[in-house]
Amino acid sequence: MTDLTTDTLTALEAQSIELPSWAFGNSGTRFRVFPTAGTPRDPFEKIADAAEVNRLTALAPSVALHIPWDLVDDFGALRRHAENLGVSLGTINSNTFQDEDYKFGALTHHDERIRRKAIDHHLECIDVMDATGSRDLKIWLAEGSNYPGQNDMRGRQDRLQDSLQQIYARLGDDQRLVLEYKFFEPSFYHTDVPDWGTSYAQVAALGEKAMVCLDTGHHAPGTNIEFIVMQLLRLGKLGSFDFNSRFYADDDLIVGSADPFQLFRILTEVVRGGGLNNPDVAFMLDQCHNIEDKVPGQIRSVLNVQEMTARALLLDRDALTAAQEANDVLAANAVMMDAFYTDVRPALAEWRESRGLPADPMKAFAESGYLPRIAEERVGGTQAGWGA
Ligand code: PSV
Ligand code: MN
Repeated sequence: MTDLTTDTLTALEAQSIELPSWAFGNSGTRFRVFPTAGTPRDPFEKIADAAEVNRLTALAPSVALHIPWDLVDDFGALRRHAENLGVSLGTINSNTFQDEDYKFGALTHHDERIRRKAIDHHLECIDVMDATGSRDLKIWLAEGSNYPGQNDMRGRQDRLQDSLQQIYARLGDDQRLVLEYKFFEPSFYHTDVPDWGTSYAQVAALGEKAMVCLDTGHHAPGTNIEFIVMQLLRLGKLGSFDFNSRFYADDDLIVGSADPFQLFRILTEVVRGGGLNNPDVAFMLDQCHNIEDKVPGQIRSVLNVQEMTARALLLDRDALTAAQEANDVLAANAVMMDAFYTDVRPALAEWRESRGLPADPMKAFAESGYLPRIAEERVGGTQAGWGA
């Protein structure tokens, strides 16, 4: 069995991955949302489900909220509820993509009333952050156009900077803004923040407390995402990850499911660039489980991140550097592949047990009776869903 060094285990023990509250609600496609018995009806139940993931893995000690989906009357009570369950409230995600007013834009809109409304929404999100103790405000904008000529792209970019400056000015000393990019959808011709370069340009103009958020599902097929990870780490501007997996577009699948090797390559650059267990670089999941059960779906994802991190930490850096400097193409590639192909699962299972965790958290969850229990208890009310 592969041994994991003490340094590797120390690094893995410190790893934390934030879960998205919306992963526990119903989700689907424009064709169908399949409801599941036991789906949370409110943010309190979403937090309970997230805490179950953490209880079995010790990997997911915080939960991201989406506003207004997770609006509650008393965020202090939600915070205490989370803390009682051993987790904290994390990133606050704004939402300017589901209000009729935002059909043609929000932070970029030429109509000053609508732009003001969108800015004010973000200021309210920062009020929520003050109550929850959250550090990060995550902004993803569904803004753009469908047809050439539809909009003045330059004017929108200028208004975006002005809007972000107003939001940035309201951040507390310990708070940050992370700007997520996405190359298309819902807009099909141009998107106002389509790529890391645009996000970087926008946040660099704001200041130190503004960083880029990299969602692994938001790139064109074939994009070398690990290069972007390397570059943003090099520039000190990688603020957070939204981890998920994609085959075609923004598929929001279980992390590492479509391309485990890509996840390995990304985590290799994270380790190389000092991004692992670096408080400046938040690890989050951004997933929507359409057909699988949500709690085990999240467990699978955090375990996949942990497993690929372990493999990335196994990489023999000295051997790799020696091969690179000798221009030994095949040897360098072999060093990478050796680490990637190493099966760390038995060692991780043994290590989990030594820490009082289940060797196999998926099995432990299946045997815990949690799903039948919430299915029985959560009767009545309205199940939460993406967009509700
Ligand atoms: C947009 O596709 C996105 O990745 C953003 O992070 C949103 O907040 C999230 O999905 C909602 O599911
Ligand atoms: Mn995302």
